[in-house]
Amino acid sequence: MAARITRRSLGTVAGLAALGAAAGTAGAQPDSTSRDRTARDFPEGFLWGTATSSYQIEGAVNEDGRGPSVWDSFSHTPGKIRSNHTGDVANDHYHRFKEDVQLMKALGVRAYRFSIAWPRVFPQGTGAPNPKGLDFYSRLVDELLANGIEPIPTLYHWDLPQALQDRGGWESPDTPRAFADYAGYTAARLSDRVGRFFTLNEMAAFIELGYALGIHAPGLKLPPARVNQARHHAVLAHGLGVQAIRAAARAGTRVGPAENISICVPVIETPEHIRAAELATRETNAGYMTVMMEGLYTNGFLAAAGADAPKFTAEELAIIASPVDFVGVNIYVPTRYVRAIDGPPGFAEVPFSRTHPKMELDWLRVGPEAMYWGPRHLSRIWGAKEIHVTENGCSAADQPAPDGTVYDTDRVMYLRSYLTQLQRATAEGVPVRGYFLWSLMDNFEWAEGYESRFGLHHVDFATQKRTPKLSAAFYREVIARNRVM
Ligand code: GBH
Repeated sequence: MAARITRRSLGTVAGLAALGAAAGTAGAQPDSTSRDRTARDFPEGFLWGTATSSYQIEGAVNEDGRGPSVWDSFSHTPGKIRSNHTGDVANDHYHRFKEDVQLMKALGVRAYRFSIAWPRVFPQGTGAPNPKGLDFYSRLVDELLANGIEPIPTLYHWDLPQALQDRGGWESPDTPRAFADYAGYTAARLSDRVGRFFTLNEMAAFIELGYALGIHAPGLKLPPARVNQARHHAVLAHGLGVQAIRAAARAGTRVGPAENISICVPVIETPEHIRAAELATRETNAGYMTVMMEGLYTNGFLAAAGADAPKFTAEELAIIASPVDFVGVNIYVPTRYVRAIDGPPGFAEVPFSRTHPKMELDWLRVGPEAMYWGPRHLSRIWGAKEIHVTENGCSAADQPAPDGTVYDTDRVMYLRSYLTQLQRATAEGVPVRGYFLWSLMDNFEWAEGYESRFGLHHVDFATQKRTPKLSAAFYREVIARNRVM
């Protein structure tokens, strides 16, 4: 019988243990309190997962032949990261991965999206591989499979080998080729056990933040022409990577991107504003998702860039738009609210209210409807046939209570409202097949260091103790029942 959580049970049984007992009986029990079952159910077989990335959790930066990455250099530059934190130790996941797989098993996830550190596999970016580097991921894959969790690696989550940065990084036309070589090499060696790969995580983030704004590695503030060329090389790397994986991996291996698209949300859901939101989404993703899906730079993009437009060939555009098996998108915020206007471009931005709610970071504006419009736009604008939400989550203040538990009621509220909109998309037939919650545990949040916590598990970075938060109990219920709770 599913226990009902009452004030009394919470008061008498220590914290999450009470919720855990309830969760243990979840799933099979009829739920007499809910009459709206189908209205909240996810499609059968929905792929529930969690996500992390290599530099954010692994630590062990000097072990087993790993080469330095741009994030080692950047985080060791004083003043770049809040409190000058680095990823040197991070969650020590390199040594604790078995424990972390057990956290996932307890959640009941079916899949895990992690990233492979390029500088572990090719310490110099190209040239001689380091077998010990790939061996770590091979052991992780085995551990996941032994626990019934599908491993789905991302090949690039921002930790570019420093040796490649020394030769121009994403500004160099050689970097996309080097990425393809590394991707093919890695996929060939894992595809006996790994059936799906993501290419690059959020090109829009590492290019704009790393090459234009200077707040992520490598910390550059380049003029537009050079940013545009670096961006072109990033999308080219994606396309070359797709081709290299298809050529090198076991037949049937599936591949797609994990991009952070700009999601333009209709300010009111009328046909006119919806049309405006689609036009705006296509234009504001012109340098990333649009060129990947369409194999062209839009007229609006080229006109806005003028003399600073990237140099490219028709052949490169075809490579960039290599067919993918699925489209992965990280969804956190409604990037813009838009409305229809007469005349070009057909849309205008609606400013955010000063009191628009947000989570612990300024950019984390809450807008659950982004979780509906993101996938729907991918399906309507570009005809995406299989969509995965490769990240969604939030940072919160996360104070442990006297009983040691983090009662992150705000994160639960955030997740419930976003999942409600995701369920709405699936119910309307938008082909969303998977959802990867960011993140399994608190970790190195890039320029914010360890002070911004996105985890379902609280991490005490002094002791490396992981403790499930209230949101972990919530997510376990969602997975067990395959519905928004
Ligand atoms: C994702 O980025 C990343 O893939 C992941 O590694 C990260 O930990 C997670 O989300 C949480 O941040 O510095 O004010 O200019 C999310 C998308 C886009 C969020 C750029 C931060 C910069 C805001 N990111 N944005 S600001």
